[in-house]
Amino acid sequence: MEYMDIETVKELDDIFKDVEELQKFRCLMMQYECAMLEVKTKLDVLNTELSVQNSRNPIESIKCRIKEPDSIMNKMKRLEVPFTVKNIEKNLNDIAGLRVICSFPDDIYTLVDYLVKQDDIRLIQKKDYIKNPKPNGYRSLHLILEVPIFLTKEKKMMRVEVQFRTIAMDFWASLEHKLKYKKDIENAEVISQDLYFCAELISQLDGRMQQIRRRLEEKKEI
Ligand code: 0O2
Repeated sequence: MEYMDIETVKELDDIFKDVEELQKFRCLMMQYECAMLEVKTKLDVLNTELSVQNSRNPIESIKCRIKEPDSIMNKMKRLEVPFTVKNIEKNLNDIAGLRVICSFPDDIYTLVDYLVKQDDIRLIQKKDYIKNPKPNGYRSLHLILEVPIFLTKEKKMMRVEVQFRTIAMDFWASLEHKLKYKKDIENAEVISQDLYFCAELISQLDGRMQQIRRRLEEKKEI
């Protein structure tokens, strides 16, 4: 995770004319960053322990991001909520986001179970787009969590979005994301159908790879 660059800071001066509000915004983003680090550490710890137990890593990689100010602004506009720091915190759950890329679908459910059981975590929302894929074929498991951060003067509960996917689901979502945000694509309908077909293939592939891994584990060959 990178700190805000100079360009972003300049942009912020344009967005917030009120200096006090700008300071509050910076402070809130710092708090989201701390919350993101808390969840990242929890996942790293689970990954380390499970890798010793099972002789393989359930997590391939973790990507972290803090939502950019212009994306925050656009989302607030869509929600038709005035752009204030208080409203940002009240209305948005995905300022701090982690994407956890796993090798196999069953790793996702194992990690989610262990994570939400932790006694300092509050599960706010769970959307299982793996069991119930979106109509376009999108698959991932999304959690909104609340985690405490311990600052110099207070303990504060912060919301974090965590998306879990397999490597194959992530490959699909990256390409589909490009289609969504690219305008004037020829044959967009045909491409969407093709992508849906690929999502089904990917789901079958994930299932079969998992079966092979389980068979190998039974024989203790890995
Ligand atoms: P970004 O830049 O990734 O953050 P909400 O988050 O409440 O506005 P929704 O649809 O209720 O919207 O939330 P949901 O279903 O949990 O999805 C939120 C995020 O999941 C999206 O964030 C995407 O990252 C991802 N996502 C959801 N559906 C799709 C999809 O069909 N294709 C792809 N590629 N990604 C998807 P943002 O805010 O769109 O963007």
